[in-house]
Amino acid sequence: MAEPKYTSLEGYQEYPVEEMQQRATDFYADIRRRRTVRDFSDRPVPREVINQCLLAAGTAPNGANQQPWHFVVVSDPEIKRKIRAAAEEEERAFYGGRAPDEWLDALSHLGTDEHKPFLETAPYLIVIFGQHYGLGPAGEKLKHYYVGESVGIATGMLITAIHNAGLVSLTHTPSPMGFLSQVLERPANERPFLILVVGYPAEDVQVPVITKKPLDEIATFV
Ligand code: IYR
Repeated sequence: MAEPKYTSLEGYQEYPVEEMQQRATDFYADIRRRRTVRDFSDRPVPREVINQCLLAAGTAPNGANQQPWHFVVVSDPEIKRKIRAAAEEEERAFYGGRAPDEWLDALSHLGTDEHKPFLETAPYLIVIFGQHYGLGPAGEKLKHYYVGESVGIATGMLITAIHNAGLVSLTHTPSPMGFLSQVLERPANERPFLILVVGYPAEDVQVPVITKKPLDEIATFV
């Protein structure tokens, strides 16, 4: 058992109510511009921008502060090629019969298919792994708590940081995606969570026409 240690809440900043309202409104106006894109430019993106976005993601709240995530940033063309080949193989099976019609119907308005050229075009694939257990000093397994929630929150913060930097992303979940552990030679305690494709949008990019649910549909105040 560890004794808790405390420090003062140095970083907290309160705003006057009007400014709070303005900040909340401004943040929504900015984040609502975020769109998932599926066509990327091959323009390079500075590594340092990715580093800062990953540091932001790494501040996410998580179970017992175990920080059960690992981000593999892929820019090597040969590794991207392997990931694309393996993902497209899975996706061909998915679209070619493995996915139930109900699933394909739910997706149909997005126009996705088994072709995943963005896995080679985009400058970065950030492959996000969840660490389902840690390893103690003697190599013993240490249970991790709320891994899915923790990694999901960190991923959301990463997506937000990338948008804030003026880049776009795509959450890509080839199904199944166990091949990522092999291609990236990850240890047995890690399982792939998703691939975040990151870069600039292709010049002529088109995105599906979609709407977001209004507040009264997504929230209940009691
Ligand atoms: N993994 C597939 C299918 C897919 C599934 C969902 I749910 C999406 O929102 C989008 C696609 C693919 O990437 O094409």
